[in-house]
Amino acid sequence: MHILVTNDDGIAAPGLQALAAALRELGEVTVLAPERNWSVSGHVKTLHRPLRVHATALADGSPALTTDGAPSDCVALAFLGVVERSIDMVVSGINPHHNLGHDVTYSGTVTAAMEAAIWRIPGIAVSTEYGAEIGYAPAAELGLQVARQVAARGLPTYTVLNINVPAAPLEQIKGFKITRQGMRVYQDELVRREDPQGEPYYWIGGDPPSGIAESGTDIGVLAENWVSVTPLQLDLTSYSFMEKMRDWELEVTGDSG
Ligand SMILES: [Mn+2]
Repeated sequence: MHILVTNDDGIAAPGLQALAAALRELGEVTVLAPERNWSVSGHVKTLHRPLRVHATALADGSPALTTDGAPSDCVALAFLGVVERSIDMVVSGINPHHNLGHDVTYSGTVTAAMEAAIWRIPGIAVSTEYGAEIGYAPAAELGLQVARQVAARGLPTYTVLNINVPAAPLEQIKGFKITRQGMRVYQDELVRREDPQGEPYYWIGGDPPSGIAESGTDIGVLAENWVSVTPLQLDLTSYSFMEKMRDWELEVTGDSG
């Protein structure tokens, strides 16, 4: 088993090192992660500039590769040949904030796993809500357990697992729940300021997102100290609405001359 480990917080992030160390129990690990923080960057493919890759080391001394590309670029670069050995699984994280509900479309952590799915290789995203007291050990251990299952059973094509681990010590975590995506409630507010020339500029500010703790959802089970494992698929088609849309009056008509 050869596992590619990446993240969206950058090569120096302690969550990356914790995840790589845990996954060495399961197989050989190659780390290829971005040089800087790409959190909330979505699914990126960098085509308009060259990408550099440098050999480096994590804080624990283990070898790693780093690039000026995005998290999803890391995965693509690895599959395109920057990593010569074939890769059996991609695991992304550990993100220091949960990726829940609609977050998955913004998340660099999750979209790195989605890039693996595009390459038809199992992809897993691991997130927690970091606090200094608990650290990354529970998320690393529980992420490893899911990765073991994926190694043994595989995943359907074009499917990724989005794992969110409660911010709690292992002994307080009740177990795993397979979930669906919940509803995030974003609390973004526009912050308008002026630059020294008097020209306005804007920040997207406001409080961190909350969410609706509905049962069976990622947000709902985390609120009760379960680990949430959501299987996501790249096919975003709304099959139910597709059926209803068949009634729409759409016709190629008119005199286009
Ligand atoms: Mn992040």
